[in-house]
Amino acid sequence: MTATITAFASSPDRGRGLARDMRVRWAFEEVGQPYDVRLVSFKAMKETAHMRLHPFGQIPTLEDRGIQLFETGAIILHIAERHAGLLPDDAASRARAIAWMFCALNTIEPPIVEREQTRFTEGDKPWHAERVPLMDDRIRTRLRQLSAWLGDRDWLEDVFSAGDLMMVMVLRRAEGTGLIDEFPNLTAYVARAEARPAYQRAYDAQHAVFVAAGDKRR
Ligand code: GTB
Repeated sequence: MTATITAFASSPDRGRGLARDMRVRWAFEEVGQPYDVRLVSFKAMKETAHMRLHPFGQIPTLEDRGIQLFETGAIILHIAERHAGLLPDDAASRARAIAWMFCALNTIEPPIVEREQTRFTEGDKPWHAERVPLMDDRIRTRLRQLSAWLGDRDWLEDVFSAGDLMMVMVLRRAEGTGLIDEFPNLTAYVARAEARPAYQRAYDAQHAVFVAAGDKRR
């Protein structure tokens, strides 16, 4: 039976693959598994039916043969553990790939999301302009360390994995800041991932939702 995910009916990212359903779409494409998408409105996301699937009324969710999941980390791990293509076979490499997933979500993503969120929550406050460079420095420190680790290799470990998938999606979240561009090997890393056929199929699929909605904000 085909798994079903949820995604924004009208995504604020304007079909640029920044909403988190992109991670899940990409994972399914990498492992060559079909998936169905149920689009949800902002209103429906906060109603009982969806809140039963997602305690915080968000997307994405996954329903797969009786398993209901929220949180992209858990969803990607679920997909990667059940289908070949996103986790190496040997235990040590597999553990490293999973560590990179956690790293993307716990070490790299928080300062990036915080910087983005404060624009909405305190962008009009007098202290905001002073805080931005401080937040940029926090992000920059992590990017510098990540860049040093990556060096001139293609992926975080020997082969592309769920760790790279998650890391690239997190780095893309910072693309509006210009900070990634300070590290040419990270820019190349993201571009290398975006060139993967599976990424492109996922991107096109989520972008098609935006186009089909005839979104006026384009
Ligand atoms: N930790 C959870 C996970 O990883 O699954 C976070 C899920 C989450 O933040 N979902 C967001 C959501 O449902 C959509 S992806 N928000 C609606 C709400 O909370 O009511 C975050 C997102 C939204 C928009 C953009 N954008 O416009 O660029 C990028 C990312």
